[in-house]
Amino acid sequence: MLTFYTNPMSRGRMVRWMLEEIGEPYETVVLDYGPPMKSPDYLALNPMGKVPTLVHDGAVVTEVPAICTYLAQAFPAKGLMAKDIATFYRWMFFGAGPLEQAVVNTSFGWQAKTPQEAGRTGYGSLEAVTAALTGHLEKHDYIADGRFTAADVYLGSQVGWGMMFKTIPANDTLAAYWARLQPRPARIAAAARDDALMPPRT
Ligand SMILES: N[C@@H](CCC(=O)N[C@@H](CS)C(=O)NCC(=O)O)C(=O)O
Repeated sequence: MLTFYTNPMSRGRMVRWMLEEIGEPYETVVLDYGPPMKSPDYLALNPMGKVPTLVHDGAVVTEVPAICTYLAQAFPAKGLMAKDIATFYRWMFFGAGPLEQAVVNTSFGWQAKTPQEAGRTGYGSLEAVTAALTGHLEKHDYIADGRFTAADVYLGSQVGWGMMFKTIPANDTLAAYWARLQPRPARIAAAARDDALMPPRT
């Protein structure tokens, strides 16, 4: 039994893509922003009061990269965990830490003012993380194992959203990576399900 707590305007979209790749039935619980995400019942699952959260047979998993990795390992027959776990974990954590922080902080206008500050941020600069990821993808079509895995759901989502919202500087390598991922039927199905849950435009 898989229960997915989300909001269609959230990072939960990444997890829904992963769930659609897994292809097992799951129940969706949509939480509105504000009080519903901060209710005692939900805080007992996710003490941050944020979405997404996944509950699988009583196991609670929060944090998008943890959920994607968990699902890949919980359903090994789906082939979404990499054999090369060194590369898989390396880039999963890169996405959760340096990449996400650089993208969000830079979009808020926060940048290190000195090399010393850059050295303490853990990511340095948006340009540095973009160059690191681009360098990997110049040599590899996918993050690990030379094929699609859960790492591509997470890193690919960040690249796709980042290029769309111009929070990640686009380049030919990142554009080609996203072009490889975008047509996946599970990604398209996930986006359609979330789009259908969006509030009507007024
Ligand atoms: N690090 C978390 C981020 C979760 C997160 O920040 N979710 C946002 C939506 S994208 C949220 O629920 N915000 C509502 C709030 O903080 O009240 C993850 O990877 O799951």
